[in-house]
Amino acid sequence: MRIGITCYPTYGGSGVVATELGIELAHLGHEVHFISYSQPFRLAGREEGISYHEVPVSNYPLFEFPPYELALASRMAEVAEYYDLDLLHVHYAIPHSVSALLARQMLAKRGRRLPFVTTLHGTDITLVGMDRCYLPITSHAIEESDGVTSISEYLKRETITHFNISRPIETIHNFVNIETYAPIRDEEARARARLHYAQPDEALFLHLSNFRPVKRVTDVIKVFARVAKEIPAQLILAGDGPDRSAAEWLAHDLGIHPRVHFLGKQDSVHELLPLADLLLMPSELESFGLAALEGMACGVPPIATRVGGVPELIDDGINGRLFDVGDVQAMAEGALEVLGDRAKLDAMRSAARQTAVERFSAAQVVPQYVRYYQQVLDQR
Ligand code: GMT
Repeated sequence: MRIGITCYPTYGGSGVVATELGIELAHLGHEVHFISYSQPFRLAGREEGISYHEVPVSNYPLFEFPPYELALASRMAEVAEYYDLDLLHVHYAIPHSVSALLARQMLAKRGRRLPFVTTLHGTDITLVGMDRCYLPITSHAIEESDGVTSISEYLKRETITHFNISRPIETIHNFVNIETYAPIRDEEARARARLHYAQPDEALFLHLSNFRPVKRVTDVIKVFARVAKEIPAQLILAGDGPDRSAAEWLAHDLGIHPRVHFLGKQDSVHELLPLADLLLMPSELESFGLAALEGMACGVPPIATRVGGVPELIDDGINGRLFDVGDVQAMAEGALEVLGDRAKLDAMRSAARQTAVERFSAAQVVPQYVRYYQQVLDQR
């Protein structure tokens, strides 16, 4: 198949899923064309079977807001025509599904079929999409999509309830490349790499996100501060975003800043994740929680919140721990309990890896997308 993929190319789970999907599809022999305003950050740019098409947005002085959606629609139609695309797959409904709808209409006028699949990721429904100014158009574009997938059952239910959607939505969970995201089997190599951040007797925590308010990064600091009072420990924060300075301030205010490592945006998180003992994901809401899955694939159990689609991934006490949003004391106690029992920690580490391998590997999930594309192409 020849597939056009559009996503947000910057740091964020939906762009990661879209990019990893494109890479896996290309490995399976499909031709993949990314269409976006910049190259997705996890693409090196030289992958076999993958091309990238930039969307130029001109900024005429009259435009207070450059109309990216229109430039994207034009580029989608152009790329579809020049490269004979079979379908478009857009990640994150706003505004990508609306642009795809316009591109489909443009080509239909010229007698060319260009179906599109929309994948819902979370805040496109739970936050942005429920804003009255976006809701009617988002709901229309979802209804008009040739196929709609959701990354969790939770998000599917939310979409049906709040958007009054009558068309079927297929749940296809997020996935992880279990070869790239894996524990470091060579204990000596792991211990050496870990020394950059922690001494052998120190516990190492990791948080990975785009530091948006929904991630509650200051709760990460609060949990860690409680843990660090009890045991020697270090914390890595990978990523950047609006709440970084609040988190930095809090780390200083609590006097734990020497043990907190703000690394900023990281390209190779698969090298960092397996160094950690526990991952912290105290989010207000996660429709899935891709960062937790990436950690689990590396054998790192998450200390997370019981929200959204997270319980579809984490079984409390088996492959991670779940707590109420904001209950930083319970999260700290939970982390200390796991770290204090070596056998329990080891069992959780293997269960976390096993969950990723058995239920959320690329080999299991990507064929579900391919079958779904075929189903969309077959419906006339
Ligand atoms: O978290 C966001 O701000 C949006 C979005 C993104 O692009 O990172 O995240 C959503 O999609 C991810 C990938 O499917 C999911 O793992 C996240 O749980 C989901 N975020 C929320 O629901 C808050």
